[in-house]
Amino acid sequence: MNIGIVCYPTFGGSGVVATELGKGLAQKGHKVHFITYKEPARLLDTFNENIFFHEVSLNDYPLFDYAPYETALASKLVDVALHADLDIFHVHYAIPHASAAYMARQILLQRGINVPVITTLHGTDITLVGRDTTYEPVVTYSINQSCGVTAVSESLKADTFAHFDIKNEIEVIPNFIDFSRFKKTNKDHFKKAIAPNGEKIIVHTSNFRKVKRVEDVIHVFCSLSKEIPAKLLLIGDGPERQNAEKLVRNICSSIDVRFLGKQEAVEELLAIADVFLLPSESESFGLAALEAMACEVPVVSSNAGGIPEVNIDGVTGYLLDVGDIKGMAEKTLSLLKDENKLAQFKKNAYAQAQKFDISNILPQYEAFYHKIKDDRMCK
Ligand code: GMT
Repeated sequence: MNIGIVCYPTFGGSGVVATELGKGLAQKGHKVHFITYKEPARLLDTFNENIFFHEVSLNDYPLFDYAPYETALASKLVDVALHADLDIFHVHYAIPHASAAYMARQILLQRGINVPVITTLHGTDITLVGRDTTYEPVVTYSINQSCGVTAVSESLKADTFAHFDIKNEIEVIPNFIDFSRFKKTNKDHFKKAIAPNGEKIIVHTSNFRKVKRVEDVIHVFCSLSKEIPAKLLLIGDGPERQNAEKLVRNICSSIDVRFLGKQEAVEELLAIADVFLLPSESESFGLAALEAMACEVPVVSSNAGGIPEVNIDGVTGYLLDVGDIKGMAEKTLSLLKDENKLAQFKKNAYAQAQKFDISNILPQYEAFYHKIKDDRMCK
């Protein structure tokens, strides 16, 4: 098939899922066209004859305080559909991709060309941003106008029906992991450099937005590091980073906490981790937790949204209420202090991650594409 993928070109979240999906589809012989404003981060190290990148560029004009990205994207979608003979548009993250694709589809239909739109919902497009009245009517309309809709967890599907007036069916296709990249590798030299005295290593990865509760990560770590020698690696960057740095200086030993910023080879850092922390306020899936688990790292997390569909309480890690810093610190310590239990949880985390192997999930997307292509409603 010729597939047009629209996504944010980000280091994490929906951008990563969309890019890895496109890479997997290209390996299976599909022609994949990424259409976005910057080359997706996970595409930078990849060459595949079946992958194409189309940049959406915005012309500056003095009238525009805000350049109309959605219009430029819709126009680019029309252009790519015509020149690459696209069979389908698959847009990731509803805002503004679903409405831009709807517009492109209408333009193409007028020219007698039918390119169905599939929208994959990822999380904050529904749980946070999309619910706001600023966007809600357009989000509802464009989800209902999509030929097919998927959500990355049962929890997100339920949230979508709870908060929007959706007439469409929603198919759950969970996020996935590529084990050829995310696996535990020997990085002992690196571990020695970070934790020279055999300290335990705690890792957190996120975009440092409020919803991730990075301050809870720091509180949990500072509390447990009073009892056991440990180091904290904070990976990623975003609006809360400065506050997080201040908090570390106030309540912890700065030597034990490292802010590493955005990292391309996250798997190399996960390879030396003992526990991964994810205390998010809201999380539709928790891809970062799955990446950790694939590298045999147990996860201590909140029980928000779709996380319980990934992290199994008492098996692959622990789930606690949002904000339960004390509980998270206790459970993390209980793992770090018991080598046998830690080893068992590491194995369990890996086994659970295997359920989300890309080779199991990719065919679900392919089947969905064919179903939507053949759907009479969208013909
Ligand atoms: O977490 C974010 O703020 C980024 C966001 C995105 O769309 O890029 O992530 C969402 O999508 C990920 C991939 O499907 C999910 O693993 C995350 O749980 C989800 N984030 C939230 O729901 C907060």
